[in-house]
Parts: sequence; C-alpha cells; structure tokens
Amino acid sequence: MSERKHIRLEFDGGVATLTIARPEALNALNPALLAELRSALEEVAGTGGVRCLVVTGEGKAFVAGADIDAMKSLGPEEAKAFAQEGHRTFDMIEALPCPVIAAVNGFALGGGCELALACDFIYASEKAKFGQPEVKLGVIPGFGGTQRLSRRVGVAVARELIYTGAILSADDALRVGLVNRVFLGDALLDEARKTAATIGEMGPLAVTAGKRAILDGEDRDLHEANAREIDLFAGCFASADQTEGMAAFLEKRPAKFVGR
Ligand code: CO8
Repeated sequence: MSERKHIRLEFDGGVATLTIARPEALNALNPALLAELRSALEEVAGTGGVRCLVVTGEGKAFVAGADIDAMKSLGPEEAKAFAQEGHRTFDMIEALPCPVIAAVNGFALGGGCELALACDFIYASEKAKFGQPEVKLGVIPGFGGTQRLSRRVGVAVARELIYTGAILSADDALRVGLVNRVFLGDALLDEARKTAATIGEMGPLAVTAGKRAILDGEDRDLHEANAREIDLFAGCFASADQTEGMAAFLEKRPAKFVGR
C-alpha cells in the first residue's frame, strides 16, 4: 500500500473504510489530497472482495470544502483544471463497482457536500452540517453540486441552498432527503459499517448491477432507463450467483454467493 499523508484506508472483511484526515484544515480538499483520494479509490477498486466502501472524516469535519487557500489566487483556466480534477476524483467513486456510503461526521460544506453526494447514500451524525456556501465566497459549486444536489433533493431545494448558501442541520438534511439516517452520539461509523456489511452479504454482482442501473438511469429518459434496467436484470441470469440465490431460497438455506 502506498504512503498517504491525509487518507487512511482500512479493510475489514468485505467492508473498506476511507478516512479523510487533514483535521488542521477541517479536511479541506487541495490538489494533493485529491490525488491521495484517487490513489485510495484505485486501491479499493484493485482489492478483491471489497463489497462496500464507507467514506468518513477525522475530527469535527467530514470535509469543509475545497481548500480556499489553495483556490484564492486561481485564474479561470486554473480553476477549470481544479474543478475537472475534483470531478474526475468523484466520478471514480461512482465508477467503483461496490456501493459507497458517506458517513458524515461533521461539516460537509461545498466540495465536502459534493463528495458526500457522489457517494451512493449518506448517513449522518447528529452533529453533521450540510451546505453549498460557495456564493458566500463569490463562486458556485464546482465539484458537481449544481447537478448532483438537484438530482438528490430536487431542483427547488437545491436552488434555495445554492442561492442562499444556507447550512442545514442533520435533521433538516434528513427532512429534505439529502440524508438517509441520522445517528446520535458516536453511533455513526458502526451503523454505516453495519449497513455496509449487510450489503456485503448480498449477491455482489447484483448489487453492482443495481448501482449501475440507478446511475445510468439518471442520464436517460424513463424509457431508455428502463431498457438499461432490463439489460442489467437479464445479465444477472448469466451468473452463478443467480442460480445459487434462487436455489438457496427454494431450499430454505442461506445463499453462498461467489461473485460470478
Ligand atoms: N479551506 C481551507 N481551510 C479551511 C476550510 C476550507 N474550505 N475550512 C476550514 N478551514 C481551516 C480554517 O481556515 C482554519 O484554519 P486555521 O486554524 O489555520 O485558521 C481551520 O480550518 C479551522 O477552521 P475554523 O477556525 O474556521 O473552524 P470553525 O469551527 O470556527 O468553523 C466552519 C468551521 C464553519 C466549517 C468554517 O471553517 C468555514 O466556514 N469553512 C469554510 C466552508 C466553506 O466555505 N466551504 C466551501 C469552500 S468552496 C468549495 O468547496 C468549492 C468546491 C468547488 C471547487 C471548484 C474548484 C475551482
């Protein structure tokens, strides 16, 4: 495993946990951290048997945004390159075959909210705070927030958040559908890993196909998206896991999935 300064990666059975750890800057994303994030995601993709990834942050922030100090003097071309780098990194999360759960432990602002949105779904600590405060800095979200936030919570709520820079509590984020579940005290990471382990017990090819069908469908009209679902559904029937899963049900025993 390569040395990374601000990212920790742990593997426990089929569950991987990626922790962003630059607490002195509330885990703000600079180019070096984004490069480490890509390298960690490559490691996850290249490690056999990972069934679900949990992404979290160290300290009081998940990620408090792109690094404002690193951005303050950029010209338009450099800003474009930085935004593209963020997109490339977050696209890798969506391209992973396994689901990714964002376990948002604290501030998820700007690029941090965008990172959480690139994950399949979000669990939050009661202390979490969400927002796209870029307009307060004279810019707009540049790591996918205008698109992924609208798709996740609807255009009306996304517009209000992006135009006002308002910060949502965990409970308000739950109310608008940004967050799936809110946990009290220190329960967040254990609960996220528990869900990750549950996902890991399912047929892995089927889980991957489900992730693909949902993501691919977001860019298509309903008819085309349903056609994509049909193809992915049919593809499951070429797998040993489909034979095993259905046989196990009929024989009233737990399935033993092999990922083939
Ligand atoms: N970038 C750089 N440093 C940061 C950031 C950040 N986003 N957030 C916090 N820090 C640093 C602070 O400067 C401070 O450093 P120091 O101790 O050296 O002064 C340290 O982290 C601790 O922060 P605070 O003292 O401010 O902690 P508080 O608990 O008082 O406040 C807040 C916490 C409310 C989270 C506050 O830090 C804050 O408002 N941070 C900025 C949040 C923000 O605006 N995020 C959006 C950034 S823009 C963005 O993400 C755009 C994404 C697309 C980029 C496109 C590329 C061109």
